[in-house]
Amino acid sequence: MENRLIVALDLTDGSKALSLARSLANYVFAVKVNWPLILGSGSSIISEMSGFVKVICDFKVADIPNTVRLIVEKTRDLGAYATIVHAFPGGDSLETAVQSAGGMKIIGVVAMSHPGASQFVNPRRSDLLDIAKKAGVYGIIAPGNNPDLLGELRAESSGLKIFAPGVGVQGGSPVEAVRAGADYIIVGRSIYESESPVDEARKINDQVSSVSAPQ
Ligand code: NUP
Repeated sequence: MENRLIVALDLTDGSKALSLARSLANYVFAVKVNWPLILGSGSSIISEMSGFVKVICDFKVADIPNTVRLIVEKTRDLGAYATIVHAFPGGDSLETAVQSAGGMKIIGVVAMSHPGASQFVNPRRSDLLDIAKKAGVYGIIAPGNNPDLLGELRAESSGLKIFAPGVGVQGGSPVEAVRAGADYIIVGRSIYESESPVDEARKINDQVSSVSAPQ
């Protein structure tokens, strides 16, 4: 079974993030970078890391199609494995992301893990999933700390890969998230703030290695 762990490197210091990525590379499926790291260290860190580990750009792109295209082309050219794009701006924006991605994958946000997601995003998850499916995304973001909602999205997602943040500090359990249908779990603080990130990553890999996802 392929590794299911994605580590979110939400640091602002590029050299710390790079050395963490190097030490974790053999224990993860990919690393995920977000605005704190890019604003702190510059976008060249995407190509630097892509030299030794898959990099997912969590830019949650949400804009008109032309701007989406410009951003997606940049992350693609920097060597990213995948870029995360919001579904809520609509089908034209998300379709443009998929069409501009070349060999890079697009992951659509259809539900989120924080409490405020219950106000707007999560109640509209079915519509957002429809938009994501029609656009032809590779995968979706679904909350790893809400196994019921994750399971529902898994059942309706027609085989899209499910990427689940919210595991660890936000309360989700790696095992429960995979059991509910996560193909990949995204873990940030509980790994990069731990005393031994490698041990923590190993522990999570061990926990999920024998868990089977629903058919
Ligand atoms: O719904 C989402 N929840 C979430 O936490 C969508 C995300 N992309 N994330 C990201 O996952 C968040 O921005 C952070 O980079 C990571 C979770 O980090 P942590 O809570 O494990 O530290």
